[in-house]
Amino acid sequence: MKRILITGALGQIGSELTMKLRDIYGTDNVIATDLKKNNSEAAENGPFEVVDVTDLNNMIEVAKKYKVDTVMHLAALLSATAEAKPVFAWNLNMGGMMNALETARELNAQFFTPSSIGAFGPTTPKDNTPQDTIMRPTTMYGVNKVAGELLSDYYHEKFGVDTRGVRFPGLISYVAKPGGGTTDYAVEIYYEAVKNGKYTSYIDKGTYMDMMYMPDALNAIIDLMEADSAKLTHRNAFNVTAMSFAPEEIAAEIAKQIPGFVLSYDVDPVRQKIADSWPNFIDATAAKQEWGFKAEYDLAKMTKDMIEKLRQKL
Ligand code: NAD
Ligand code: AKB
Repeated sequence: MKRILITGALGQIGSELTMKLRDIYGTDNVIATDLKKNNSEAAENGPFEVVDVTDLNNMIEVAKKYKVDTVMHLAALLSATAEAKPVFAWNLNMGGMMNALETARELNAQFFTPSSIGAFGPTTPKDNTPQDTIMRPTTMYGVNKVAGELLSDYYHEKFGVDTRGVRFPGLISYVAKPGGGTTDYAVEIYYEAVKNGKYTSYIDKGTYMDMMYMPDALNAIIDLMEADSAKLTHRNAFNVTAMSFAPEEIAAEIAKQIPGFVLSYDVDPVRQKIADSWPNFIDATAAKQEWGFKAEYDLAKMTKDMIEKLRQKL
Protein backbone atom coordinates (compact mmCIF):
# COMPACT_ATOMS: atom_id res chain seq x y z
CA MET A 1 0.00 0.00 0.00
CA LYS A 2 1.46 3.31 -1.05
CA ARG A 3 -1.42 5.46 -2.28
CA ILE A 4 -4.78 4.61 -0.82
CA LEU A 5 -8.31 5.71 -1.71
CA ILE A 6 -10.88 5.23 1.07
CA THR A 7 -14.64 5.34 0.41
CA GLY A 8 -17.00 6.23 3.26
CA ALA A 9 -13.93 7.69 4.98
CA LEU A 10 -15.83 9.94 7.38
CA GLY A 11 -17.74 7.10 9.08
CA GLN A 12 -16.97 5.23 12.29
CA ILE A 13 -14.07 3.20 10.87
CA GLY A 14 -12.88 5.57 8.16
CA SER A 15 -12.43 8.62 10.35
CA GLU A 16 -9.82 6.74 12.42
CA LEU A 17 -8.42 4.53 9.66
CA THR A 18 -7.67 7.56 7.48
CA MET A 19 -5.61 9.21 10.23
CA LYS A 20 -3.75 5.99 11.10
CA LEU A 21 -2.88 5.28 7.45
CA ARG A 22 -1.69 8.89 7.01
CA ASP A 23 0.65 8.43 9.98
CA ILE A 24 2.11 5.29 8.41
CA TYR A 25 2.10 6.01 4.65
CA GLY A 26 2.18 9.82 4.59
CA THR A 27 -0.67 12.35 4.61
CA ASP A 28 -0.70 12.95 0.84
CA ASN A 29 -0.90 9.22 0.13
CA VAL A 30 -4.26 8.64 1.79
CA ILE A 31 -7.24 10.09 -0.10
CA ALA A 32 -10.37 10.28 2.02
CA THR A 33 -13.67 10.29 0.11
CA ASP A 34 -17.29 10.46 1.24
CA LEU A 35 -20.70 11.72 0.16
CA LYS A 36 -20.00 15.15 1.63
CA LYS A 37 -17.23 16.93 3.50
CA ASN A 38 -17.40 17.70 7.20
CA ASN A 39 -14.97 19.36 9.62
CA SER A 40 -13.40 16.15 10.95
CA GLU A 41 -9.63 15.60 11.00
CA ALA A 42 -9.91 13.03 8.19
CA ALA A 43 -11.63 15.56 5.93
CA GLU A 44 -9.56 18.60 6.87
CA ASN A 45 -6.01 17.32 7.42
CA GLY A 46 -5.20 15.73 4.05
CA PRO A 47 -6.59 15.03 0.58
CA PHE A 48 -10.39 14.80 0.52
CA GLU A 49 -12.74 14.34 -2.44
CA VAL A 50 -16.51 14.01 -2.64
CA VAL A 51 -17.23 10.58 -4.15
CA ASP A 52 -20.63 8.92 -4.29
CA VAL A 53 -19.87 5.19 -4.51
CA THR A 54 -22.91 4.62 -6.70
CA ASP A 55 -21.19 6.73 -9.38
CA LEU A 56 -18.52 4.55 -11.04
CA ASN A 57 -17.14 7.26 -13.32
CA ASN A 58 -16.64 9.63 -10.39
CA MET A 59 -14.81 6.95 -8.37
CA ILE A 60 -12.51 5.94 -11.24
CA GLU A 61 -11.79 9.59 -12.10
CA VAL A 62 -10.68 10.35 -8.52
CA ALA A 63 -8.69 7.10 -8.30
CA LYS A 64 -6.87 8.01 -11.53
CA LYS A 65 -6.30 11.61 -10.47
CA TYR A 66 -4.36 10.39 -7.41
CA LYS A 67 -2.87 7.29 -9.12
CA VAL A 68 -3.99 5.06 -6.26
CA ASP A 69 -2.69 1.51 -5.84
CA THR A 70 -5.10 0.53 -3.05
CA VAL A 71 -8.87 0.88 -2.68
CA MET A 72 -10.41 0.53 0.78
CA HIS A 73 -14.16 0.38 0.39
CA LEU A 74 -16.04 1.32 3.57
CA ALA A 75 -19.19 3.10 2.35
CA ALA A 76 -22.25 1.01 3.19
CA LEU A 77 -25.55 0.99 5.03
CA LEU A 78 -25.29 -0.96 8.31
CA SER A 79 -27.60 -3.69 9.56
CA ALA A 80 -30.39 -1.81 11.34
CA THR A 81 -30.71 0.95 8.73
CA ALA A 82 -30.52 -1.60 5.91
CA GLU A 83 -33.38 -3.53 7.49
CA ALA A 84 -35.48 -0.35 7.50
CA LYS A 85 -34.60 0.49 3.87
CA PRO A 86 -33.83 -2.81 2.13
CA VAL A 87 -34.07 -1.64 -1.50
CA PHE A 88 -31.93 1.43 -0.84
CA ALA A 89 -29.49 -0.84 1.03
CA TRP A 90 -29.23 -3.27 -1.88
CA ASN A 91 -28.55 -0.45 -4.33
CA LEU A 92 -25.96 1.26 -2.14
CA ASN A 93 -24.24 -1.83 -0.71
CA MET A 94 -24.12 -3.88 -3.89
CA GLY A 95 -23.80 -0.98 -6.36
CA GLY A 96 -21.01 0.55 -4.28
CA MET A 97 -19.27 -2.80 -3.96
CA MET A 98 -19.31 -3.48 -7.71
CA ASN A 99 -18.04 0.05 -8.45
CA ALA A 100 -15.25 -0.20 -5.89
CA LEU A 101 -14.16 -3.58 -7.28
CA GLU A 102 -14.30 -2.22 -10.83
CA THR A 103 -12.17 0.74 -9.74
CA ALA A 104 -9.60 -1.63 -8.22
CA ARG A 105 -9.59 -3.71 -11.42
CA GLU A 106 -9.18 -0.66 -13.68
CA LEU A 107 -6.33 0.74 -11.55
CA ASN A 108 -4.76 -2.70 -10.90
CA ALA A 109 -5.07 -1.83 -7.22
CA GLN A 110 -5.15 -3.91 -4.04
CA PHE A 111 -8.65 -4.03 -2.53
CA PHE A 112 -10.04 -4.20 1.00
CA THR A 113 -13.61 -4.19 2.27
CA PRO A 114 -15.02 -5.26 5.63
CA SER A 115 -17.61 -8.01 5.79
CA SER A 116 -19.35 -8.61 9.12
CA ILE A 117 -20.60 -11.15 11.64
CA GLY A 118 -23.87 -10.13 9.96
CA ALA A 119 -22.92 -12.45 7.09
CA PHE A 120 -23.96 -15.34 9.36
CA GLY A 121 -27.55 -16.37 10.03
CA PRO A 122 -29.73 -18.38 12.37
CA THR A 123 -28.68 -21.74 10.88
CA THR A 124 -24.96 -20.97 11.36
CA PRO A 125 -23.38 -22.72 14.40
CA LYS A 126 -23.72 -20.06 17.13
CA ASP A 127 -20.73 -20.91 19.30
CA ASN A 128 -17.15 -20.85 18.08
CA THR A 129 -18.54 -20.17 14.60
CA PRO A 130 -16.06 -21.67 12.11
CA GLN A 131 -14.37 -19.70 9.32
CA ASP A 132 -16.03 -21.90 6.69
CA THR A 133 -19.61 -22.70 7.63
CA ILE A 134 -23.31 -22.28 6.77
CA MET A 135 -24.03 -18.71 5.63
CA ARG A 136 -27.76 -18.13 5.20
CA PRO A 137 -28.32 -14.65 6.72
CA THR A 138 -31.88 -13.42 7.16
CA THR A 139 -31.17 -9.67 6.91
CA MET A 140 -30.64 -7.48 3.84
CA TYR A 141 -27.28 -6.44 5.34
CA GLY A 142 -26.23 -10.09 5.68
CA VAL A 143 -27.31 -10.90 2.13
CA ASN A 144 -25.20 -7.94 0.92
CA LYS A 145 -22.19 -9.05 2.99
CA VAL A 146 -22.25 -12.65 1.73
CA ALA A 147 -22.62 -11.41 -1.85
CA GLY A 148 -19.76 -8.95 -1.26
CA GLU A 149 -17.49 -11.74 0.00
CA LEU A 150 -18.31 -13.86 -3.05
CA LEU A 151 -17.82 -10.94 -5.45
CA SER A 152 -14.44 -10.20 -3.90
CA ASP A 153 -13.40 -13.83 -4.41
CA TYR A 154 -14.72 -13.65 -7.98
CA TYR A 155 -12.65 -10.55 -8.80
CA HIS A 156 -9.58 -12.29 -7.41
CA GLU A 157 -10.16 -15.50 -9.36
CA LYS A 158 -11.36 -13.96 -12.63
CA PHE A 159 -9.38 -10.71 -12.86
CA GLY A 160 -6.46 -11.30 -10.47
CA VAL A 161 -7.43 -8.38 -8.21
CA ASP A 162 -5.70 -8.71 -4.81
CA THR A 163 -8.92 -8.62 -2.77
CA ARG A 164 -8.84 -9.03 1.01
CA GLY A 165 -11.43 -8.73 3.78
CA VAL A 166 -12.40 -9.45 7.37
CA ARG A 167 -15.70 -10.24 9.04
CA PHE A 168 -15.71 -7.53 11.68
CA PRO A 169 -17.71 -7.90 14.87
CA GLY A 170 -19.33 -4.84 16.49
CA LEU A 171 -16.70 -2.10 16.68
CA ILE A 172 -16.43 0.11 19.73
CA SER A 173 -14.84 3.55 19.46
CA TYR A 174 -15.02 7.14 20.72
CA VAL A 175 -14.04 9.29 17.67
CA ALA A 176 -17.02 8.98 15.28
CA LYS A 177 -20.33 7.51 16.42
CA PRO A 178 -21.59 4.29 14.78
CA GLY A 179 -23.79 4.58 11.73
CA GLY A 180 -26.94 2.50 12.32
CA GLY A 181 -25.91 -1.02 13.32
CA THR A 182 -27.27 -3.62 15.72
CA THR A 183 -24.15 -3.57 17.91
CA ASP A 184 -24.30 0.25 18.40
CA TYR A 185 -25.64 -0.24 21.95
CA ALA A 186 -22.13 -1.25 23.03
CA VAL A 187 -20.88 2.23 22.03
CA GLU A 188 -23.92 4.21 23.24
CA ILE A 189 -23.67 2.60 26.68
CA TYR A 190 -20.27 4.24 27.27
CA TYR A 191 -21.44 7.71 26.14
CA GLU A 192 -24.51 7.49 28.40
CA ALA A 193 -22.52 6.07 31.31
CA VAL A 194 -20.09 8.98 31.20
CA LYS A 195 -22.80 11.62 30.62
CA ASN A 196 -25.68 10.36 32.79
CA GLY A 197 -24.56 7.28 34.75
CA LYS A 198 -27.32 5.14 33.21
CA TYR A 199 -28.34 3.48 29.94
CA THR A 200 -31.45 1.83 28.50
CA SER A 201 -30.44 -1.03 26.22
CA TYR A 202 -32.43 -1.97 23.11
CA ILE A 203 -30.67 -5.35 23.17
CA ASP A 204 -31.92 -7.82 25.78
CA LYS A 205 -29.94 -9.31 28.64
CA GLY A 206 -28.24 -12.60 27.81
CA THR A 207 -27.68 -11.64 24.14
CA TYR A 208 -24.06 -12.36 23.26
CA MET A 209 -22.33 -10.77 20.25
CA ASP A 210 -18.70 -10.48 19.19
CA MET A 211 -17.05 -7.08 19.65
CA MET A 212 -13.69 -5.38 19.09
CA TYR A 213 -12.07 -2.08 20.12
CA MET A 214 -11.21 0.21 17.19
CA PRO A 215 -7.39 0.16 17.65
CA ASP A 216 -7.45 -3.64 17.17
CA ALA A 217 -9.71 -3.28 14.12
CA LEU A 218 -7.35 -0.78 12.48
CA ASN A 219 -4.34 -3.02 13.14
CA ALA A 220 -6.22 -5.98 11.67
CA ILE A 221 -6.88 -4.07 8.42
CA ILE A 222 -3.26 -2.97 8.07
CA ASP A 223 -1.79 -6.37 9.02
CA LEU A 224 -4.05 -8.17 6.54
CA MET A 225 -3.23 -5.73 3.73
CA GLU A 226 0.51 -6.07 4.42
CA ALA A 227 0.38 -9.88 4.71
CA ASP A 228 2.20 -12.10 2.21
CA SER A 229 -0.39 -12.89 -0.47
CA ALA A 230 1.00 -16.42 -0.89
CA LYS A 231 0.02 -17.26 2.71
CA LEU A 232 -3.65 -16.27 2.32
CA THR A 233 -6.04 -19.04 1.47
CA HIS A 234 -9.27 -17.39 2.65
CA ARG A 235 -8.93 -13.75 1.57
CA ASN A 236 -12.67 -12.86 1.69
CA ALA A 237 -13.32 -12.76 4.48
CA PHE A 238 -11.54 -13.69 7.71
CA ASN A 239 -13.37 -14.10 11.02
CA VAL A 240 -11.82 -11.67 13.53
CA THR A 241 -12.95 -10.98 17.09
CA ALA A 242 -11.59 -9.75 20.41
CA MET A 243 -14.37 -10.47 22.89
CA SER A 244 -17.99 -11.53 23.25
CA PHE A 245 -20.34 -10.20 25.92
CA ALA A 246 -23.99 -9.58 26.77
CA PRO A 247 -25.33 -6.15 27.88
CA GLU A 248 -25.23 -7.05 31.59
CA GLU A 249 -21.52 -7.95 31.33
CA ILE A 250 -20.43 -4.67 29.72
CA ALA A 251 -22.58 -2.87 32.32
CA ALA A 252 -20.83 -4.71 35.17
CA GLU A 253 -17.44 -3.70 33.76
CA ILE A 254 -18.56 -0.06 33.41
CA ALA A 255 -19.83 -0.10 37.01
CA LYS A 256 -16.28 -0.88 38.17
CA GLN A 257 -15.23 2.51 36.74
CA ILE A 258 -18.50 4.40 37.33
CA PRO A 259 -19.99 3.12 40.62
CA GLY A 260 -23.79 3.27 40.67
CA PHE A 261 -24.09 2.90 36.88
CA VAL A 262 -27.60 1.63 36.11
CA LEU A 263 -28.57 -0.52 33.10
CA SER A 264 -32.23 -0.95 32.16
CA TYR A 265 -33.89 -2.51 29.11
CA ASP A 266 -36.39 -1.42 26.45
CA VAL A 267 -35.89 -4.10 23.83
CA ASP A 268 -36.27 -3.14 20.15
CA PRO A 269 -37.75 -6.23 18.44
CA VAL A 270 -36.15 -5.44 15.07
CA ARG A 271 -32.58 -5.13 16.31
CA GLN A 272 -33.09 -7.95 18.83
CA LYS A 273 -34.16 -10.27 16.00
CA ILE A 274 -31.05 -9.34 14.03
CA ALA A 275 -28.83 -9.93 17.08
CA ASP A 276 -30.50 -13.29 17.74
CA SER A 277 -29.67 -14.38 14.18
CA TRP A 278 -25.94 -13.69 14.65
CA PRO A 279 -23.33 -15.88 16.38
CA ASN A 280 -22.57 -15.76 20.11
CA PHE A 281 -18.84 -15.90 19.38
CA ILE A 282 -16.81 -16.68 16.28
CA ASP A 283 -13.56 -18.56 15.78
CA ALA A 284 -10.65 -16.44 14.46
CA THR A 285 -8.12 -19.26 14.06
CA ALA A 286 -7.73 -18.85 10.28
CA ALA A 287 -6.85 -15.14 10.66
CA LYS A 288 -4.33 -15.99 13.39
CA GLN A 289 -2.73 -18.73 11.32
CA GLU A 290 -2.69 -17.06 7.89
CA TRP A 291 -1.63 -13.50 8.81
CA GLY A 292 -0.98 -13.39 12.54
CA PHE A 293 -4.17 -11.61 13.68
CA LYS A 294 -4.22 -10.73 17.35
CA ALA A 295 -6.27 -8.38 19.54
CA GLU A 296 -4.77 -6.38 22.41
CA TYR A 297 -7.98 -5.22 24.09
CA ASP A 298 -10.34 -7.33 26.19
CA LEU A 299 -13.51 -5.97 27.82
CA ALA A 300 -11.75 -4.66 30.94
CA LYS A 301 -8.90 -2.92 29.10
CA MET A 302 -11.25 -1.43 26.50
CA THR A 303 -13.68 -0.17 29.16
CA LYS A 304 -10.93 1.67 31.05
CA ASP A 305 -9.70 3.32 27.85
CA MET A 306 -13.17 4.20 26.48
CA ILE A 307 -14.23 5.88 29.73
CA GLU A 308 -10.95 7.78 30.02
CA LYS A 309 -11.17 8.99 26.39
CA LEU A 310 -14.88 9.91 26.63
CA ARG A 311 -14.29 11.86 29.86
CA GLN A 312 -11.75 13.95 27.96
CA LYS A 313 -14.03 14.29 24.91
CA LEU A 314 -17.36 15.08 26.60
P1 NAD B 1 -20.54 4.24 8.92
O1 NAD B 1 -22.01 4.16 8.72
O2 NAD B 1 -20.04 4.83 10.19
O3 NAD B 1 -19.87 5.05 7.73
C1 NAD B 1 -20.25 4.85 6.40
C2 NAD B 1 -19.83 6.06 5.61
O4 NAD B 1 -20.26 5.86 4.26
C3 NAD B 1 -20.48 7.36 6.09
O5 NAD B 1 -19.49 8.34 6.32
C4 NAD B 1 -21.41 7.76 4.95
O6 NAD B 1 -21.50 9.16 4.74
C5 NAD B 1 -20.74 7.09 3.77
N1 NAD B 1 -21.65 6.87 2.65
C6 NAD B 1 -22.94 6.51 2.69
N2 NAD B 1 -23.44 6.45 1.44
C7 NAD B 1 -22.44 6.78 0.61
C8 NAD B 1 -22.33 6.92 -0.80
N3 NAD B 1 -23.37 6.69 -1.62
N4 NAD B 1 -21.14 7.26 -1.32
C9 NAD B 1 -20.08 7.49 -0.52
N5 NAD B 1 -20.12 7.40 0.81
C10 NAD B 1 -21.29 7.05 1.37
O7 NAD B 1 -19.96 2.78 8.70
P2 NAD B 1 -18.67 2.11 9.38
O8 NAD B 1 -19.08 1.61 10.71
O9 NAD B 1 -17.50 2.98 9.27
O10 NAD B 1 -18.54 0.82 8.44
C11 NAD B 1 -17.69 0.77 7.32
C12 NAD B 1 -17.76 -0.62 6.74
O11 NAD B 1 -17.40 -1.58 7.74
C13 NAD B 1 -19.15 -1.04 6.24
O12 NAD B 1 -19.02 -1.87 5.12
C14 NAD B 1 -19.69 -1.87 7.39
O13 NAD B 1 -20.64 -2.80 6.97
C15 NAD B 1 -18.43 -2.54 7.87
N6 NAD B 1 -18.52 -3.02 9.24
C16 NAD B 1 -18.64 -2.12 10.26
C17 NAD B 1 -18.74 -2.59 11.56
C18 NAD B 1 -18.89 -1.66 12.72
O14 NAD B 1 -19.18 -2.10 13.84
N7 NAD B 1 -18.69 -0.35 12.53
C19 NAD B 1 -18.73 -3.98 11.81
C20 NAD B 1 -18.64 -4.86 10.73
C21 NAD B 1 -18.51 -4.36 9.44
C1 AKB C 1 -23.86 -3.70 12.68
O1 AKB C 1 -24.29 -3.92 13.83
O2 AKB C 1 -24.57 -3.58 11.67
C2 AKB C 1 -22.37 -3.62 12.50
C3 AKB C 1 -21.83 -4.96 12.16
C4 AKB C 1 -21.50 -5.91 13.22
O3 AKB C 1 -21.69 -5.26 11.00
N1 AKB C 1 -21.79 -3.07 13.69
